Amino acid sequence: MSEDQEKKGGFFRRIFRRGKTEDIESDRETSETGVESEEPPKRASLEPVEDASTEKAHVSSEPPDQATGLFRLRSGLDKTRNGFIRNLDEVFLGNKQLDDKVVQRLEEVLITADIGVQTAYELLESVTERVKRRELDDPEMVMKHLKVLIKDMLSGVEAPMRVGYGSEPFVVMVLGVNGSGKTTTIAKIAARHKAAGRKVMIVAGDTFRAGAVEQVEIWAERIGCQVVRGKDKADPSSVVFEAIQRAIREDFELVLVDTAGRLHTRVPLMEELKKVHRTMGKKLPQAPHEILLVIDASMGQNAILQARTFNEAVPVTGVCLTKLDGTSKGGVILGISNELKIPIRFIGIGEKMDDLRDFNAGDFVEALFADEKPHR
Ligand SMILES: Nc1nc2c(ncn2[C@@H]2O[C@H](COP(=O)(O)OP(=O)(O)O)[C@@H](O)[C@H]2O)c(=O)[nH]1
Ligand SMILES: [Mg+2]
Repeated sequence: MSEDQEKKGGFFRRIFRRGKTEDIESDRETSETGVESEEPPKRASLEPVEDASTEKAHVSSEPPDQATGLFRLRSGLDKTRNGFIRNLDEVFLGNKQLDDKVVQRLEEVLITADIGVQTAYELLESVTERVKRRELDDPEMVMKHLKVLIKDMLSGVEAPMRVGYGSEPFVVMVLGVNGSGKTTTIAKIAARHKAAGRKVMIVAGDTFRAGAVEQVEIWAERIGCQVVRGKDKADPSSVVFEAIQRAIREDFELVLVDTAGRLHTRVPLMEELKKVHRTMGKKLPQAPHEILLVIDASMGQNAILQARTFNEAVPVTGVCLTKLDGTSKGGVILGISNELKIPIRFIGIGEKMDDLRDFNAGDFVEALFADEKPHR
């Protein structure tokens, strides 16, 4: 922090300091980032969502009509745009001068925007430095500058999941807390690849949660792909071991492994995930080829902590951020990108099959800042 900010950034520093500890406290309250929460899990629908597009899902996330695709993305981000972005806009309403009051209001908006305190701080510092150097001297320029910064941060993590089809099955281990959207995301990915003619297997590795295996089976039947399941309460590692063995034997091309988000045993979740992870490698040394962490965007800043916790247990190679359509906290995508630097593979903007999109930073930022205003 520069000396100048040190003086006038009292508010910011207070929040910054408080934000750090409060995050951790509040996460403890929601019990360890929501992982292994004693709260009853959010009710996940057992039934697949009625969706006529299931059969004609595309292997590419882009719907045939690009304009429609962008429109859907834009409406998927409505809540975040009407929250975070509108708040940014309002900072400058009626203010043509970038005075201290405006800068302080900008601090407040960034800090409370679910983008993570560290990221908020970086954005603010970049803006205030340029204001000082007189490179930015009106609100429109600040908005433009923020848009560029945000796009840069997100571009750094734009990396769609590339499924390598070779002589071995490509194995994706899917992680996340209960209710984050793992099973739905697996179904969406499976539908795409099945529609492209691939041989797809879903492994029902969430053997502990009532109804979880059945949910996978309903989806798989609908999509027309194979499910491998164990007996009730089976050890997930043994289910996974057998599934991979079978996938190799029967030439499956893509194996999607669902895992538990909370266990009803005394085995800590993270230990269980590590064991499942090791087991895959025993049968197929390269597996899992992808460790996809599914995060519910409406968790807000907790999502960043959650991602850290999972990443410490197993090396997460990609993130799918779900439920962007239902929250104004979509700015969390910035915190995850900027603080963890893990590729964002997919975003979920609804419950339907084609509501899973390959993450594209440019499209995302355009949709987020979409407005009729001339400076956008
Ligand atoms: N609105 C919306 N709902 C989603 C999205 N992804 C998943 N869901 C819903 O979230 C709920 C929990 O999903 P589920 O896949 O069962 O979560 P899991 O416990 O992690 O396997 C279900 O009702 C899904 O339909 C999304 O991108 N947008
Ligand atoms: Mg599930």
